[in-house]
Parts: sequence; structure tokens; C-alpha cells
Amino acid sequence: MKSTISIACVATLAGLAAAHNSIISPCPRYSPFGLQCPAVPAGQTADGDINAPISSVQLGYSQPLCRFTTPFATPSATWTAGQSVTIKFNPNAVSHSGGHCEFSMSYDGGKTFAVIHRELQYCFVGSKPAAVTNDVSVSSYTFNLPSDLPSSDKAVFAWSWVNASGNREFYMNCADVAIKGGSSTSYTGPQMVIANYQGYPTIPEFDGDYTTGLQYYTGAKNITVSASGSTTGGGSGGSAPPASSAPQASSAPQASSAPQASSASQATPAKVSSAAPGVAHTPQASSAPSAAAPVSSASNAASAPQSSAGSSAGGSTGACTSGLMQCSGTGYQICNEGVWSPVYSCGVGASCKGTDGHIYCGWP
Ligand SMILES: [Cu+2]
Repeated sequence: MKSTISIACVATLAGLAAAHNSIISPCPRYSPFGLQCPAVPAGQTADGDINAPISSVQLGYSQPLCRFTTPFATPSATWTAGQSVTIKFNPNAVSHSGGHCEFSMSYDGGKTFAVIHRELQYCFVGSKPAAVTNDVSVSSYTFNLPSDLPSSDKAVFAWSWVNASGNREFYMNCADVAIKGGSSTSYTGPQMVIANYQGYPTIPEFDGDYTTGLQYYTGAKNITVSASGSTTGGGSGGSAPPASSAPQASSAPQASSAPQASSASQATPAKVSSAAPGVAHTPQASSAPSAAAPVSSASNAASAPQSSAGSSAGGSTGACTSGLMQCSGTGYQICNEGVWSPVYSCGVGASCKGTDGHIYCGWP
């Protein structure tokens, strides 16, 4: 079950928290915020949770790698091996104090990934922050693709992230890409680290120590991925078990069983805060809102519908910048493809909070 919109970060003590993060270019599977996105495949739904982690230790869920296993019918981008690419992130995102990012490629439809670039320790923050922060100082990364990436019309590019602060989470977006390679038929690189995910190690809160979890990256074994889809190497030396045992849809709860469906989390905000002091966020049935234009303070308290995906009247209409979010009364709106969405409810008892770039559904 994918509601179109469904993730909200809940701020607790710090009053921070917000919109998590996702790539917007190349467009990841089913993103409503991506640039130049292919059509969502028939039978699938746009991913309102695209910014949310695919796994959370505290919240006890892990979704399949890539979250969706059905690719776009056409690639989000066509790249040539060796070329420079720029990976852009949602302008309305948070950094969770940084952490370890990897950029990887899969040639077996998203089951196994070989790393092509890393931004460890300070992803999104650039350098060690003075304190826990959600400020983003780097929102795109440019690097050269390996020159020996093999050709494929159905390669899968992934960004993955272990955040430095907040709940222990694993973020991953996948974009379907076509690669125009040279004569190489395989690529060898480190096996992508999976952590904070069911069946994998937990990398703890950094608490200012940016070497936290680095051993999984330095210890990752090389794997060789081939245009044919075969994979060799890898293993359990790093964090990642052999490719064959990588959790896929079968072992991971589907989105439908993710906590967003649990009304309990809405009803008991206290548990959220006790689970994660500081900055916490909780996928719940509502979602993350936005920024640019702080909102009308119009009262709609009375209208707050119970259903998360519900919408209420009011809010801005007309043109906007895709990816932005804004509070509208106690709910929020997301700018999809240049047009403001209806107003979505933050859920019972919650309301839209925050300002520019830090919009979230929170409890009073
Ligand atoms: Cu987040």
C-alpha cells in the first residue's frame, strides 16, 4: 500500500526533524519530486515516501532494497561509462548530521550492488558539524562513472545512506539507467554496505565520532557485476552477506506493512520520543510538508481528517517549484510537477511545523 503521501518526520525534543532526503536526479523509482521522471509503471503508485528511509531499527521495519522491485519502463537517464555525472538531492531535505553515502550500480535488477563512488562521514554536511544538525550544505555530488561500466539498458543506479544522527536508518533510492559502455563486460567494486537493516549490522548514532561504522566500508569485499546479470565475489567480510542472501522483497516487509500504517504510532507520540531522544522521525500516515512559503495560518484545526492520505480544502493553488513543501493550516502541501497538491493532513493530534527547508508533522 503506498499512499501517495505518507511519511512524516516527527520532531521531538529538539524540534528539528523533517523531510529526510532523496535524490531527484536521476529520477528514482516513482518519485513525485524527481526531475525528468519516466511514467510510473502501470499498477504502481507514485512514492510519497521517497524521502524516507527504507529501514529503521527503532521502528522495526525494512522494505526491499530500492523499495520497489518493478523498474521504470524507460530509463531515467542514459549515461556513458567514464562520463561525469551529477547526482542531485531534494532541495527540501535534511542532513541528519551527515553520515556515510554510497553510489552504486546493479546489473541484476537491483539485487546486488557494486559501489562506484563514496561520500563517507560527511555526506550532505561537507565537514564535521559542530553539533547535531539537520542543515544541508551539500545537495549534489558530481563524480566520474567508472570507465569500465558495462553497457546495459537496464542497469540500476542507487544512492544509499547511513545517517549520523536520528533514528538508526538506512536510506536507499534506485534509478533505472541505461549505460553506454565500452568493451568491458563487467565492473568490479566494493559491495554496497547495508546497515541498520533487518539481518544486517546496526551502525550506532555517531555522537560526534565520524569514524563510526567505517569498518564496514573499509572491510567491504569486492564484487564483480556483469552485463549478463551474474555476480561474483562479495561475501560476509564486510557488512554485507553474500549476494544470494541479500534481502529482497521476500524477506523484507513490504511497504504495506511498514509502520506508516500503524495508527499506534500516531496515537502514542510519547513512544516516539522515548525511542529516540533528540531528533526522531517516524513514518506515519501523513507526511512531510514543505517549505518555501510558510503558510497561511488559516485555521483548519477543525477539519483535520483522520485519514492520513486525506486532504482538506484550502491551501495554495497554482505554480510552485517541484519538491517544495509547505504547511497549510495544520496540514501540508507538496509541490508535484510544478503544481501544489491538495492539503494533506498531518494526522490526528499532529500539525505542520517548521520553516523553510525544515517542515514536518509534529506533536504539540
Ligand atoms: Cu529523516
